[in-house]
Amino acid sequence: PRVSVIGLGYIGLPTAAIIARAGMPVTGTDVSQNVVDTINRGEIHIEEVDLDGLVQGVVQRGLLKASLDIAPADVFVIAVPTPFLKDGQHTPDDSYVLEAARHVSKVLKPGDTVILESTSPVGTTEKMRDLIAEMRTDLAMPGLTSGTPDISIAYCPERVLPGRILEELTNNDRSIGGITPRCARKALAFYKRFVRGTCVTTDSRSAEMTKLVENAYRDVNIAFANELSMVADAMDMDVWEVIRLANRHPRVNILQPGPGVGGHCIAVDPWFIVHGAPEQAQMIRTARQVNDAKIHHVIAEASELVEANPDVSVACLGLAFKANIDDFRESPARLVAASLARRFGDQIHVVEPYAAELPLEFEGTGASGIDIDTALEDCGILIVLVDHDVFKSVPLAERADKIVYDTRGIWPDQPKGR
Ligand code: SAJ
Repeated sequence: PRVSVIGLGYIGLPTAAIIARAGMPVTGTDVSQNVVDTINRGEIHIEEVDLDGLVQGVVQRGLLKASLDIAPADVFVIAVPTPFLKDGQHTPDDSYVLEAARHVSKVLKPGDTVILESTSPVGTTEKMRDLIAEMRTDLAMPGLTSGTPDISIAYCPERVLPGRILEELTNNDRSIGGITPRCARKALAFYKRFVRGTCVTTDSRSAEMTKLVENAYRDVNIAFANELSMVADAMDMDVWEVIRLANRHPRVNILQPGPGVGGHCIAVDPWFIVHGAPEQAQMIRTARQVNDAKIHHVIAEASELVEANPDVSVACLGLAFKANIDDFRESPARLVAASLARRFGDQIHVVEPYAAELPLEFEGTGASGIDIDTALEDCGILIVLVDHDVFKSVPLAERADKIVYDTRGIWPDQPKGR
């Protein structure tokens, strides 16, 4: 089949490349001319392990090309963002998905399959179907007609971890939710061509909810660890020691506290559940609040430390939203460092080996970017915000005399009270 992938971001581009690698001709569509041009040159606009070589290869072989317009195809895969509305209520914004569906509907022909991959509130796939039905009264839609529909529509979320996207796109199991069982089987046949993991079929609402539940599960578990860390601070205890010991129990596996939860999935998706059932989703909402509160807890503790040592240079270690990646979107580390920079100016230095320069919000604060060697030589206070391997590997001898605030617990051998 010919495939059209709509949205060439962190999920869409690797997905398009993997489908092309499996031998299917793919047209990728994006609203950005720059993204389209970059990909057509065989280059990429995002960082992801091994993605550059893969995209270069499939573009050179003529299997992947990018375009501003949606071309006719047999299978359409929608992978556009689903952010919040700017209403302060965490209301999901499905307008990108619906806009993509509107464009797809214009080129649909009988026999086509439309698959939504974007993380979406429950019911979005049916909403998309209704919109396509309105746009194309000449086509029979699944679930709205008694006979065989002309179009198959399914929801199939990705569940890949940034930094391991290509591997996980191929090997992870997938849930495939059809508007009808026939739609699910149609989508299943497509995914089987390039997915090695097990593909399980279900209905579209269950597949939508499954994606949200997976990330809410992780958020709730991280919130437990973050709450423990704040409890431990209040009780003057070492949370890392307690978690290490508790995890020796065969049925206990507590996650790691940090400066809060970042990224564009785990800190977002649980709100889609809360929005769907605000009365019932008590713990899911509270977990979000606990993880957000942890950011402010870290800012308060770090500020107190810096204020008590006005003549000591400070190094904030890390800006990324998690270890060993160059993704700074929705990063608690970045919020903490920027807040310290605004308050303490040139007393603050930032070490981020994955960034060429500091983000815009640091401009005019007086804070500066330095490398890890300079930080270890010149700074008396180290605030660990990201557990990058380069930070983990700093030996005790190089930091034993420093004042350390380690929000990730990467240096268990650091002398206490420093
Ligand atoms: N974090 C902690 N402590 C931990 C684990 C994570 O503080 O013990 C923090 C990280 O530092 C980071 C945030 O949580 O700020 C999220 O990181 P992550 O590695 O848990 O997840 P993401 O956002 O990179 O990817 C998640 C994954 N979901 C799950 O593991 C359930 C991934 O499989 C999803 O595909 C992805 O969200 C997505 O796109 O939804």
